[in-house]
Amino acid sequence: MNALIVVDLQNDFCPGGALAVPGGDEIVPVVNRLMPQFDLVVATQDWHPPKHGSFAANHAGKKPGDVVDLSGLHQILWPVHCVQNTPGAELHRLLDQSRIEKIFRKGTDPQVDSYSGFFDNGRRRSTGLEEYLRRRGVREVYVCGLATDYCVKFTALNAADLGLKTHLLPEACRGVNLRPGDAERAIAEMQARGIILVPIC
Ligand code: VGL
Ligand code: ZN
Repeated sequence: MNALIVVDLQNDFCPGGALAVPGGDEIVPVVNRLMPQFDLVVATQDWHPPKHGSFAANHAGKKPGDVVDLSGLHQILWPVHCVQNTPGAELHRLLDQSRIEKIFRKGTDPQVDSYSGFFDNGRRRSTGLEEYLRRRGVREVYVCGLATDYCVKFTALNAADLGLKTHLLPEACRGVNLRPGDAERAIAEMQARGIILVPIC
């Protein structure tokens, strides 16, 4: 049993959104074409409360890109994004949601960020994705979505750590590239950790 994991394909990560990933919306038709090829499709959704500690606006004198300590973890500060129940947090309207069996929300605890779809950054709480995949008999996952250098990377690395046979679909991902080359480095890191790159024909 395999599963496609669609990471954070949300308005705020697409052009015009609060934390726009260049070309983020370009992957929507690609993902729509991919979905029917898998036994199961799940999605993750960045879902922050307004007071989230990853927002620069919640730290006096800080701006996006600055780094703070958040509950003992190194935290990059971001613009306010993917606030619960706002249009920015919705999945892209052209994404074919009829194919998505379950959505896993993350980043709900104001004191810790969650790049991975499996656990928060401190690995304290699970989103339920691992348990769900195991219950469905999934042993192989294919990861796509936004952003290559953050949530896609951490979701794929956790999947591999959990013993799932993990693939990355690079053409169905886009990176933030806070520093030029971040997405390319993230892909190299995933590959070095045993994640299989699968080109889309
Ligand atoms: C993400 C930064 C902050 C992502 C989420 O989905 O890659 N990046 N929150
Ligand atoms: Zn976030």
